[in-house]
Amino acid sequence: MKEQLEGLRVQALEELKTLESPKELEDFRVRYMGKKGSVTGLLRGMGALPAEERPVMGQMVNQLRQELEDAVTEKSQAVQAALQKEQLAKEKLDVTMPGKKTASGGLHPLNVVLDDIIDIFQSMGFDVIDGPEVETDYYCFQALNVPEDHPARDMQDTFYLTDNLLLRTQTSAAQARTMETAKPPIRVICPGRVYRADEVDATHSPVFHQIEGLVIDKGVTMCDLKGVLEQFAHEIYGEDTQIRFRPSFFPFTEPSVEVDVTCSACGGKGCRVCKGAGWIEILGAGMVHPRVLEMGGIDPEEYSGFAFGIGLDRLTTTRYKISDIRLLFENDLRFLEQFDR
Ligand code: 2NM
Repeated sequence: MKEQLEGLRVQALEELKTLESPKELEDFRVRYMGKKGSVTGLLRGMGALPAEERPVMGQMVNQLRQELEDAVTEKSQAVQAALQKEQLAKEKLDVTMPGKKTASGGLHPLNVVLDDIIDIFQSMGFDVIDGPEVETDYYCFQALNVPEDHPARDMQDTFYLTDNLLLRTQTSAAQARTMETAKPPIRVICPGRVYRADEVDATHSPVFHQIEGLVIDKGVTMCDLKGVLEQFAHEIYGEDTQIRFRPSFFPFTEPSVEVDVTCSACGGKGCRVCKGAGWIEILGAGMVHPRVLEMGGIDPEEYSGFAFGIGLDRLTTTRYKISDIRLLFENDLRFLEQFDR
């Protein structure tokens, strides 16, 4: 029986060396040390031995069982360690590899330019306001001193929704509302979409964008208007840019002016961009008409103000050399992605 025991021991330890998985190890344990296992079988077989040999054999079998248990435990730890090593190798991450690029959106060119303009006026103390795009005839025309027979009021030029409601043709409609609710000093700009029943071409769109400004306080003069617009021109086009006023007419301002800047392409010498003139028109402006102040509930004897209107679309197309205004409204990604920043 001793040889049998020794044979079993050698066989078991040899077999154990070949095992590689926790499952195989468990099977091994059952086969040798389980209820019907070979080692357990040896203990059962001891009944056939003479009584005096049983304690010695029993001790030897228990020794073998302990030895095998220890060997299985040891092997099991080795197998676990090998498995973990394999797993870690699989999960290895090279943190020096370049990252995956996530696609990020960018600002529309109109918003890039608008943000610049807002920064400039905010730094001069202006607040940004907005108002409804669907306006009443009153705020869009009457409150701004636009007469009944003005061409802007024609069905041909303005999108009417009802007799009284229309799509605003200028953002100054929002400023007419501001005059009613705010007390001077007022310093606001109002950027937004405006609508006119224009034929579409490379320079005209029935929807476009304005930034209109309004300043009202005691003692505001045309010098203040010039100073603010000159500062604006310098920040947009550079310190060397000059501005000039040409007389003009708007129903809501008196006097009214159109404002030119020296052409930034040729510095004022005259080129193709400015059609030889050396000057480019950038906005309209003027001193707020006393009747407009009055209708806004502001006493024109006590207060005066200036106002201006900037066309955002043309400022954007000239800055980025965009040849057709329609590109600003079509949302073609091939166009928009060029401004991704
Ligand atoms: C322009 C030109 C001149 C203007 C007038 C007003 C208001 F509300 F005070 F009457 N806001 N904006 C104005 C004046 C707009 O756009 C070319």
